[in-house]
Amino acid sequence: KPNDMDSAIWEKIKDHPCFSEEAHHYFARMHVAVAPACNIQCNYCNRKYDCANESRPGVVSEKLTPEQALRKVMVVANEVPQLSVLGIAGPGDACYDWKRTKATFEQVAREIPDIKLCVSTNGLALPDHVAELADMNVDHVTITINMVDPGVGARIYPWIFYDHRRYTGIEAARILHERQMLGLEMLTARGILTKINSVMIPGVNDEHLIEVNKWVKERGAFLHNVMPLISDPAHGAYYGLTGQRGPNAMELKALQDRLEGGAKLMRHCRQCRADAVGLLGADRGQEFTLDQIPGEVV
Ligand code: CLF
Ligand code: SF4
Repeated sequence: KPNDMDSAIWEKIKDHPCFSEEAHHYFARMHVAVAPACNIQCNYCNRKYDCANESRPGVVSEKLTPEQALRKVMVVANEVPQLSVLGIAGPGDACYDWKRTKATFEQVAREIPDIKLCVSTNGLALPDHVAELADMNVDHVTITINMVDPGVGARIYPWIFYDHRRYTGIEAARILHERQMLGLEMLTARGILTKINSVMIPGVNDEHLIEVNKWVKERGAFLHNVMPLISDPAHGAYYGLTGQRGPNAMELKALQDRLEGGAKLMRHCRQCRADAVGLLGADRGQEFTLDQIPGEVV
């Protein structure tokens, strides 16, 4: 344990492969793709594929019901001894598709009480569910925050669906921003560790992520993970209707270096699929598709 780290925090991160660089060599996570619905539109998202806020775009995960997810977790827990974390990272938004997320966590926690539960969200519906996340002992949440200025946000999010209606433009981005900050503050107040994912979009929010890093640090974020936009039309990722390139490795590293000294950076993210299984960077998801899992009742 690092000397300057609180032991309660250490307990939470020591076997979480994303929240601890060290842990990712020894511990595995699995995702179950139980949450297909989403309440916002990101310009870099093609709805046919996994949520690009947390995942490598251009990948279609097998959607599961909570019951199917439980069976899959039971099989993987037996076959992957390093498994320590169950995450829900789409393919849409886990907090918006809340019923399925909650049912999955409850069923899995009943069978495997010591597995850590982890969730990734765009933040819009997050404040509505923080109390339940705390009740379910979810200790790790990721919010994708790409801007703190609604003017920048309007170039990233064409619309959001909130409180029974659709909002567009600056107004949409302002609501999303306020909900993201509120959600982060609520998580921090409950001692839930929060990682912020930011998608770096050259010419749109690259410089602005320095400001984002300051805001999230002030509000208690535990880690900041700057991920490159992967914009390959062949893989289904696109940016609105116009071409938008992603950053190259040097540009990403230069930005990460400028962020040193702010909110602590995560640098070992592998932009996992919404159905990833195993150690980061060694995905075994294809070994555990539903047709390979016994007990399916058709
Ligand atoms: Fe999954 Fe995300 Fe939890 Fe990790 S992934 S929900 S925090 S258990 Fe990890 Fe994968 Fe990067 Fe995500 S390497 S994409 S940061
Ligand atoms: Fe797509 Fe994820 Fe954005 Fe929803 S939050 S629009 S699923 S990238």
